[in-house]
Parts: sequence; C-alpha cells; structure tokens
Amino acid sequence: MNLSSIKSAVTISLVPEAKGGPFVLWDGLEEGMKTAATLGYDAVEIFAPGPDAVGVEEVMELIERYGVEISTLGTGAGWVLHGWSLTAAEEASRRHAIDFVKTIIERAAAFGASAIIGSMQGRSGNGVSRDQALDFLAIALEELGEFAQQHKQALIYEPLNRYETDLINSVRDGVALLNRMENKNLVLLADLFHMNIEEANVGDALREGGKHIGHVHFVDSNRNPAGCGHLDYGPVVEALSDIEFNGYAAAEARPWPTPQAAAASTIDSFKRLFR
Ligand code: LER
Ligand code: MN
Repeated sequence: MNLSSIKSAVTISLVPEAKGGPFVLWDGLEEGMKTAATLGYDAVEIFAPGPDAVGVEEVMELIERYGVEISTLGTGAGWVLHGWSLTAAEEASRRHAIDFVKTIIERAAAFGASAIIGSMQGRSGNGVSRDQALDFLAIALEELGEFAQQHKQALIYEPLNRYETDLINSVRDGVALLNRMENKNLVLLADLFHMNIEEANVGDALREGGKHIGHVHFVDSNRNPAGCGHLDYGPVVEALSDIEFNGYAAAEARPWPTPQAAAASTIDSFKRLFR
C-alpha cells in the first residue's frame, strides 16, 4: 500500500457566525497556521467570510513563515452569512452565489489551492422542485468548473448527508452528476461523516468514486476528530490506497474536546493510518 502521497490538512474557521460548525481551529489565520505547523500538518483548509479575509500578500507571507500550504478554501460563508445558494428560487441569489464562489476560486488559485462547493449547493424547496434544483446545480457547476479551469485548479464538489441537502447524498450520485456535465474539471469530496450516514459501505463507495475523488474530509462517525468515533478506518485506508488517492485528508471535525486537542488527535490518527 502506498499512502505516502496523501497529505494532511486541518480546518481553520475565520467566520464566528459558523460557531458550532465542524471546524477545528478558531483563533485566526496566523494562530491556526502556527498550530498546524507545530503539529506537523502539511496544509490548512480555510473557511473564510470572503476573499478579503485571506489577502494574497498576507497569506503568502504566512505560508513562507510556517511552511504550511493552503489545501483548500471553503465557500459556505456565502450561505452562512448571506443566505445565497446555487439552487435558490430567486435568480439574484443564484447569481450572488456563483459570483461569490468565483471570488473564492480566484483567491484559492493564488495559493495553488482549490475551492469547495458544500453547503452552497442548497436544496429543493421554496417552489423549486428537486429536478429543477439539480438543473440549477448543474448549470452553476458548469460555469464554476470552467472558471476554475481557467485558474488551473479543479473544483471540488461535496455530496452531503440527507439532513443537509436532498440533491446529491452519495458518491454514486456524485459520480453520475459529474458524468452528465460537459465540464470535466470537477472532482468529488468524500466527507467520511456524510458517507458514514449515507453509504452502505464506505470502502466500496470510495472505490466506486475512484479517480473522481479529489479531496477527503477526514473525520469520525460523530463528527469528532478521526479516532474519536466508531468509524472503521481499515477499509477506508485500503480503498484510498486502491484508488491511488493522492490529495488531502483534511480534518473537518468538531473542535472536540478543544481545538488544540482535536488538531493533535487528528494528526496522530493520520500518521497511524497513512504513514
Ligand atoms: C457541511 O456539512 C460540510 O461537510 C462542509 O464541508 C460543507 O461546507
Ligand atoms: Mn465536509
């Protein structure tokens, strides 16, 4: 098994309004990158309120100072702070959502990082049927996939569990969505928390995702740090090895019991499983 090309990352939230969400570090960018470096993480995944919170010069300087990369930028603040979604009933909301995601894609690309579409995908409702929402989603992802391609980065799309969206809940449905898209620049995010709820077999689902799996949210069954729940990581590791996954396993977990302890226990699990 060759797992040595899998890289580690830990989430930093710069959005106080997302308190209670599954992000590990909360004390600002510099503190977060310092903690990540001290613990031996390769990178950080940043949940930012917008592109201005991750200024190019400032972040480049921190990358240099701490020797930690930026793996990914989340886009969910468009939903959390503004209520925009790629599948909203109002055209203006959908447009705002697309434009917001573009600003994040562009900023991420400056760091050699990709953007993630998770909660910005929205769900049906408000007069929008599921079929209509799936069409809105596909239209938005075509435009955003193309935009990311112009910036030489893949765009990461994340299936979510049924309590967060009724659009795409499983890896299989994610692959089907990607296959019906003209733009081939999208990859899937395998979030082990969502997969533990939705998949019949997490290892088989990862294998079915195969080359489409571009990023992993490395977390346990209860959304606590990896190793603090009841997820069986043996089949996960085996499947990631089989598909020759070489992206990031990013700790998107609750800061349990504390942010520092969550970051430390995740990297311990990462090393135990992948090194
Ligand atoms: C939401 O549940 C999630 O997993 C995030 O990665 C999406 O923003
Ligand atoms: Mn996730």
